[in-house]
Amino acid sequence: MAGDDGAATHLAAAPAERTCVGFAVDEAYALPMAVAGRSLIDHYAGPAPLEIMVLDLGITAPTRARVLASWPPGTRVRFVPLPRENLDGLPLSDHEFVLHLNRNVYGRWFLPELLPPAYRRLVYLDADILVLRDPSPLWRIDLEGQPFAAAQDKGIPYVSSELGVPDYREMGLPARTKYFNAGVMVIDLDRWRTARIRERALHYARSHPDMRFADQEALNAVSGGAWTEFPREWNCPVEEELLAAHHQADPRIIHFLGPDKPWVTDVTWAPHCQAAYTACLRRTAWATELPA
Ligand SMILES: [Mn+2]
Repeated sequence: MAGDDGAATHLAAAPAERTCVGFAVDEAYALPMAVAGRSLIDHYAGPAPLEIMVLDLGITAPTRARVLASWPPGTRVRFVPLPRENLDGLPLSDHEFVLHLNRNVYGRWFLPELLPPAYRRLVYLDADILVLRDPSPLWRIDLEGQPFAAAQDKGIPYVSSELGVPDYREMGLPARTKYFNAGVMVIDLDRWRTARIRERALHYARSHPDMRFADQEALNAVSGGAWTEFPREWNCPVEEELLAAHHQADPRIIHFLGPDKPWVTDVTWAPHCQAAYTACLRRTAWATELPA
């Protein structure tokens, strides 16, 4: 069916797609971003060059240089500063599950509007992830007309779950509306802007000072299930239960969500995840801080 004409038409319909990935970090998260970025670059096998966009929430010049030194020469990187005032007044929970979050988690909301119109799609990554296999299929996922794709959250599967969206009934959402984890998102930039997701999430956050899961709760609340689900292999939580089934799961991207971070202390209950992390950390400019 796909003869030469078909191939030519297909190419004409998708001119020069840019392969852009976004992070949003402050000084404290520069190290994990360097590792996450290194794992991404090492495994990326797509046709177009990767372009890395860093929403800079206060990275010092020496640390910025260290990030760049962690990635191969010639890697396309842009640091775009976001003044911290944009995040002033946004609520943070004192719930025990989310004490490790700080206000910078809201930075990701601003990324889609900082990219020039030539970019159609952005893959957003948390800094606490590690890419284990080629991520390039993420730029080809069918978004089915939705503004973004994500994985259903394992710990918070529905808006009606504990730590979900407390107001879901008032917002007109069915109890079984799926709730996503915001650590890996494939964003259609036009649709995200048209749906005014940042504005609506900001409004939700400012009107819910007691919200429990910061940026992720707000995004789930305003999206109301209008997102496309991708398999959890793209955002696989490093959790004990999951690790028992690790060999079946074969994740492409693992996510060190929760308070145990592999660059802070050894994640002893997930030794193979920790080992993969440390091996990648050795390939960055922070390798010198590791014991031999
Ligand atoms: Mn995370």
